[in-house]
Amino acid sequence: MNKEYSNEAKELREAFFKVKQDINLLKDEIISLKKEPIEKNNSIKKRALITGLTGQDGAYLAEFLLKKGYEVYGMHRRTSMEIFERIQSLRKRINLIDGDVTDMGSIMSILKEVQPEEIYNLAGQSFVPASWTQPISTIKINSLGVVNILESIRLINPKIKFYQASSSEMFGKAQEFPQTEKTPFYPRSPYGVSKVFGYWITKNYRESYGLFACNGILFNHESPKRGKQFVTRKISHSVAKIKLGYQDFFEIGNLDAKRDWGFAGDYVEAMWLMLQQNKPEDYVIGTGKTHSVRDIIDEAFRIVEMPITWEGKGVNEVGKHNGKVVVKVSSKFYRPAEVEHLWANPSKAKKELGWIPKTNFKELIKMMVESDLNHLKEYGLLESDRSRLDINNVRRE
Ligand code: NDP
Ligand code: GDR
Repeated sequence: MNKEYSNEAKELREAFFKVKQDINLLKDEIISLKKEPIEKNNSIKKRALITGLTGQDGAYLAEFLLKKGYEVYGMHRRTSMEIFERIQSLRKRINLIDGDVTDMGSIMSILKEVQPEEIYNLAGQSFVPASWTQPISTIKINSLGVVNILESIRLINPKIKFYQASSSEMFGKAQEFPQTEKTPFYPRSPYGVSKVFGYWITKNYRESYGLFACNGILFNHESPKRGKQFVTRKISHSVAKIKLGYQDFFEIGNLDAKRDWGFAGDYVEAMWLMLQQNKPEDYVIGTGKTHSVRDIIDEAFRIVEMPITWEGKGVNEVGKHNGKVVVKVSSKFYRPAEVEHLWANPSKAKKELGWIPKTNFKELIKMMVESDLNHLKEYGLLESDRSRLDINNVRRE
């Protein structure tokens, strides 16, 4: 299955698949326009601004709000190459607007120009290991970015409703199980600490200035659009590559870390519901069930009919299929301070928002593995499918 190409052939092949990908995206756009008519709403269209549009959640939320009949504005920062892969099929229906949450002037101009009724702040340095290697920029984006938006709202239009993407990482070394809105925070990474600031400043602006500002304390949520560094997608993508013969094994960190994993497509509805209530409040969003990293690997290999068995302990542990090593533990993926176990109690969201997750753990992993398999089968192994992102934590190797 492994094919070697000359550089020229490689470039041609990549270009060919890019065109093929664009055609497929165009088809998706036509299909989604046909099958998902915008909900009829006689009132004037609501305007929403999403920061972090190009990320996983930005893409799902934009799609959700478009279906609700919103006029959607998506803020994105300038990058040396365009990175609209996740929103390609929606792109013509979203108003893209340049900006950066660390630059308050850019936010103020956007608010004046767009005049949104709702802002969803999804912009973030969201990869926990990178917060040890880039703590200052993590705090600039995840902490100061939040106060930049809140200040802009306060100065320009205090009626704008605000959603802050808070995180279960704030619970860190969790002080009780499962975690609720009342569980004390104990963050274990610069990322977690930065999100605690974002949480409190949101609450503080609500209490100080009466802003309609809510924290969604979201537990891990995943999807085929998840970045390939995060553990679920790293596993689904690696298992698909192994199944198709592109790779022999992959390396992993802490197999026994447990999280409450849900589907991103379900969670964006909860964000929207929070801003439709009479009173602004904070809500824990999760499934109420936990699984380990090991469970994801077992399930992913089960889906491709390559069941594995585990041998050894600690960094010497390996996962084998038919006697061949397909998973190796590597300390390079261990974190300086680990969050061992997070488990949501989403009762408040269920009672007050009427929100319940629709996708269970097995369905989520199946969706992700099948998506990676289908993509690899259709396009072959592209440069972007190689495991360059597996180098996270290189500084601690
Ligand atoms: P992603 O990493 O997929 O997306 C993050 C988005 O933020 C990207 O669009 C990124 O842009 C953008 N961004 C980063 N820095 C800036 C900046 N300075 N100005 C403007 N935009 C910026 O994350 P997710 O979609 O998974 O998560 C969305 C938010 O929710 C994040 O804040 C994350 O911390 C938080 N969160 C996520 C959870 C999850 O399980 N997914 C759980 C709890 C909270 P670019 O594409 O240019 O990098
Ligand atoms: P997390 O997600 O840190 O919880 O943050 P991630 O998928 O990165 O890690 C989850 C758990 O898996 C363990 N793990 C590995 N993680 C990665 N990335 N790579 C590995 O090889 C690996 N091996 C084991 C980790 O140690 C960890 O315990 C996500 C992000 O979306 C945050 O932005 C968000 O706030 C939280 O979820 C809720």
